[in-house]
Parts: sequence; C-alpha cells; structure tokens
Amino acid sequence: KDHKPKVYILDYGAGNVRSLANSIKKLGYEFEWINDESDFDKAEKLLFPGVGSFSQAMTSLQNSGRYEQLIKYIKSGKPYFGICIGMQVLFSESEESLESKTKGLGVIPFPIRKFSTEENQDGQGGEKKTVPHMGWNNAWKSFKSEGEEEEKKLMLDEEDYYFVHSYAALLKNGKEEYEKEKENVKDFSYTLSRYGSEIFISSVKKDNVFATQFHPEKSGPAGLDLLRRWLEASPESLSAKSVPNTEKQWQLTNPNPLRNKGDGLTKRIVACLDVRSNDQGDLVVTKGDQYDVREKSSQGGEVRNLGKPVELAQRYYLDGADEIAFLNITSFRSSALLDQPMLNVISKSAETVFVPLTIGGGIKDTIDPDGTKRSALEVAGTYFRSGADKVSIGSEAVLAVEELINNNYQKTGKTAIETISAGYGNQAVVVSIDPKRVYVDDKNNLPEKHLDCLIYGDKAISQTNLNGEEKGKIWWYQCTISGGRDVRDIDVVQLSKGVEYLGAGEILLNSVDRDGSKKGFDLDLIDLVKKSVSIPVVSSSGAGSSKDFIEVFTQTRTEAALAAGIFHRKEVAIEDVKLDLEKNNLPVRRSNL
Ligand code: 1PR
Repeated sequence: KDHKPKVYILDYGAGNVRSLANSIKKLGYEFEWINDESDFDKAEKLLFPGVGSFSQAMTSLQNSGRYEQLIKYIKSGKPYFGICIGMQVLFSESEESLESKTKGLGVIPFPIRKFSTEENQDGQGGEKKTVPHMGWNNAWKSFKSEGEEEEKKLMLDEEDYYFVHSYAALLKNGKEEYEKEKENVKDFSYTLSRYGSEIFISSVKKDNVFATQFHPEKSGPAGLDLLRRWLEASPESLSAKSVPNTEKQWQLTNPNPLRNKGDGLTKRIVACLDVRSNDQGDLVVTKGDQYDVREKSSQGGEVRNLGKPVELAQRYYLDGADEIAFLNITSFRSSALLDQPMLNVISKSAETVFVPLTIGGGIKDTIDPDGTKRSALEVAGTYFRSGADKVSIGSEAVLAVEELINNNYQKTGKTAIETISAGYGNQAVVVSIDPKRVYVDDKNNLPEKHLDCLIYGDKAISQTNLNGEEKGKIWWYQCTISGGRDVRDIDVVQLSKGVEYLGAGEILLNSVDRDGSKKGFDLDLIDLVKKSVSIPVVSSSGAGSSKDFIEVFTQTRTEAALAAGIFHRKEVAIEDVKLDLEKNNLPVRRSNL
C-alpha cells in the first residue's frame, strides 16, 4: 500500500519547471526527469508542464524524438498529467501555429484558439479585453455526467487557480456551434471557465489522460491539493475508463453567482519586496519614500531594513498574496548572473511559495568583470531555472523604446523584451515603469508628442481623493531610469505602447511621487496607461489602506494592485484587504491556509 508510483517529469527546457518539481517534493514525493526513451517505460505516472508556445513545444517534441514516445506512453494507459501547453498539445491544432501548421497530438479532437481582444471586458461596453488571460479564475463542471464522481476526486468547483495563456480550447459562440463542438468532446469530462464572454475548457480528463490549462504548481494551496490528489490516487484508478457524458445540456454559466460579473478573474494582490544589500553587505528587504531607501542622516542614514527576503516572501504567501515580486533595486551596478545571493533568494523562495514569482533588476545584456558577455536572455533564463515565473525589466525597457521611436518603430529583434518574450513567451516579460509627474504652466509649452499623456487636474479622477489639491493644475508623466535617478524624454504613454509592441506581457506601474507616501494609488496615471495598452497592468505605489485598493479596482480597470510598505510594517494585512474588497463585491482569491 505504501508503494509510491515512480513519477517522471517531461521537460524540454523552456521556462520555469522548477516550481512543479518543488511542489512535488513539498508533497513528499520523489520524481525523475525523463532523460531517454526507457524512462517512459519506467514511469508509472508522467507530468508534462508545457511552457512557452504551442509550436515550440511540438517542434521540440518532434526534434527530440519525444513525439512518438509520448504518444506511445499515452496509449499505454498509464496516467498523464499535462499542464498549460502540456494540455494544449493534446488537442488537434492551435491557432498559435497556423503559419508553421504544426499539429498537436490529436488526443482531443478540438482546436485551440486565441482569446479575442476585440470584445468588451464584461459585455457592458467597457474597454477591450486584456490578453493574456492572466490571474486567478475558477472552473466548473460542464456536465452532470455519470463520470462525474470519478472526476470530482480531482477537480473541485469552488477553487481559484492561476492561469496565464493567450490561447485556449474556446467554445465557439452560438447555440448551433456549441452543439457541434459538444459532439467532439462528448467522451471527455471537463471543466469550463469564463474569460469575458468567452468560455473555454480549463481542465479535461479521459481515461488515463488528465490536463489543466492552469498551473496547479502556482495555484497556492488549492493547486497543491489537486496535485496531491493526483499523486495519491492509484495508477489504476486514474486510468480507469471514463464514463461518457450523458447530459444533453451544457452548463454555460458559473454556478457561483458572484463570479458571473466582470471578466471572471479575481483582483490580484501583489506583495513587493525591494531588495538590496545594506551597508553591512547583507541582502535585506528595504523600502523607500519616493525611492529614497535610507534613514534620515539624523538617524544614521542607514539603508532601511524591513526583514529578510525569503522569510517575508513566505509570510506573504501564507497571508494570501496572489503574487510576489522581488526587485533587486541596485542591480544596475553589477552583473545579475554574478549575483548569487539574489539567485538564492529566488530558488529558496520557490521551494515554499506556490504563487507566481517575479524578479526584476538588472535584466539586460551585461559584461562580467572578467569580460564574459551575458545576454539578457541568458540572465532571464537563469532566473527562470531558479524558480521565477516572470522577469521584470526597468531601465532597459526605456532605452529600448527610445531606440524604437528613433528607428520609426522598426524592431531590431535584439532588445531584452524581444529576445525574452520570443524565448519564453510574453507572459514571462514584465516591464516595470518608474514615472514622475511633471507639472506644466501651459500645455502649449509641452512638445506635441507628450500631449496624449496630459492630465487636467480639474478633470482628474484623483481630485476626489486629494481634497482638491490638484485643482487648476496640468501635468504629464515622464519616465525615469536607474531607480528614478535619471529622467528621460519619453512619457508613460509612449513607453507603455512601445513595450507592448516589443512583446511585453504585463506592466508593473510604479509612481516615484506616490512611492511610500500612503496617499493612495495615482489613479490618473493608472487609467492613462490602462487605456493605452491591452496587456495587464499591476498598479503600484502609494497604498495606505484597504480603501485605496477598493478605489483602484473600482475607478480604474487595473488587474492587480501591489503594495510594499504597509505590508512590511504590518499596518494592513493582505487578508483584510481581501475581505474589504469582497465586501465591495470585488472578487478575490480566498486561500484557506
Ligand atoms: O532598472 O531593470 O535594473 O530595474 C530596477 C528595478 O528596481 C525597477 O523595477 C525599479 O522600479 C526598482 N527600483 C529601483 N530603485 C528603487 C528604489 O526604491 N530606490 N524601487 C526601486 C522601486 C517601487 C515599488 C514599491 C512600490 C510600492 N520601488 O517597487 O514597492 O512603490 O511601495 P509602497 O506600497 O510602499 O508605496 P532595472
């Protein structure tokens, strides 16, 4: 009875598979990597955490000879668990590889299609939908079927899981189309999820094959529980023949009425750790006011020390943070790859923190002191292998967009954003922006190129929360580099559009003015950027209380809100922020730790 099945993981070297390995270890199981064909024979259970793109995954399966081996394994009837792209490859084809015409494994006769950015976010005529679908969403059973009991053991209805993808097994709209598509999947059990008005298959099971579009290894306790159920189940029970769906009616609405509003995603709360070495050389979490992280000179002028990075990351995970970001705030002074302590912070954190991790600071082409050249792609790859899910690019992104504008929007293919998003997918590339407000007396003195970035205080959203302080004023948002030290002649709208064009998948939007101020988020800045792009925006800087989170989620369309100081100083608990958001009918992930 105590025999633990031999678990294998199939990896083709594209992105963060460390987290899956860590979560299996955390659950008390051993595993091996698939190294050669004989490993497929030895495997009693196989996990395939596909990352990157569909065609990249299929091409590397084919080139490495794994394609036939994988098909053979699946046909053998032994349990398979595919994650994200590891689910999509089971399907017949994907819109993502229309050009290369790469086919999928064809286990599920159904196509993968791209989410529409054209439709309105919530069907009520707001802004366009953000793609990728990134964040926490839930999944519900599509049918009441005889097979339900068996599948129920794996998937639970009410949990939220972490998704990040631009393509999905989308159901075509329209009743007739539904009827047709239903035929193709009638032998499968699956859950559905909703993004905007689009419904897609979020997990699927037939006989020995189980797969999820979301990442259980990044889905906190709910994801770990799902993995645990799959690991604990005997291979025989996992591979038992599924009972075909008998129910005629599709269940197309979320059974949880609260989850039928908005785009379907929960509002993400991100905890941010600004990390640097203090004057004693220890890596500490620090926190600035308007980016100044030192105590006043009358108090000794030391770098503020708010704790140890790994410990704090663990604390925030347990408190229910939906994501954790580490910003290596002085990294632009040294080579990121030589920064072993920072790599250790990521790999140590990834051992116990099962929500997405972002690492920023120094993601750019660098030269080691011994003259060795390191590309940004190499630097990012090292972080991904240590357990990071996304890298965040700051200064380098500003320089890249300046160059893009000077070159009349001709891409070079060589910037950090382009190379990393080509290698690891755009969902893995965050751009962190550090803008400053610049007040102007007269808009006529402002160069025309910045006019799209102009805010009139009288019409400002934030005039409501700043007691009329901004009345009569006009300002724009200028970008900075090197942690706010140097201002550049580029505004936040130009930068946001430019980085999206280059392939960034998310924007982390700070504000030098609001950082550490507890005055609330700069709603005008956030609204401006959100309206300029269709990638997710994480709003940062200035959070002072739950009220500020409610405000940013009701007054702008931001996907996520980030805070540092109030969490570090334990002034506000993440759990309380979430409770308050919920009271205001804003959906949040509740982690039952
Ligand atoms: O330019 O690619 O090496 O990246 C450097 C990164 O470090 C950038 O993301 C930049 O934002 C960040 N950074 C550089 N210097 C500082 C500093 O504080 N001196 N920190 C810095 C940025 C801002 C937020 C902060 C929020 C929330 N800190 O990360 O956590 O403002 O704070 P609050 O809730 O307390 O208001 P590169």
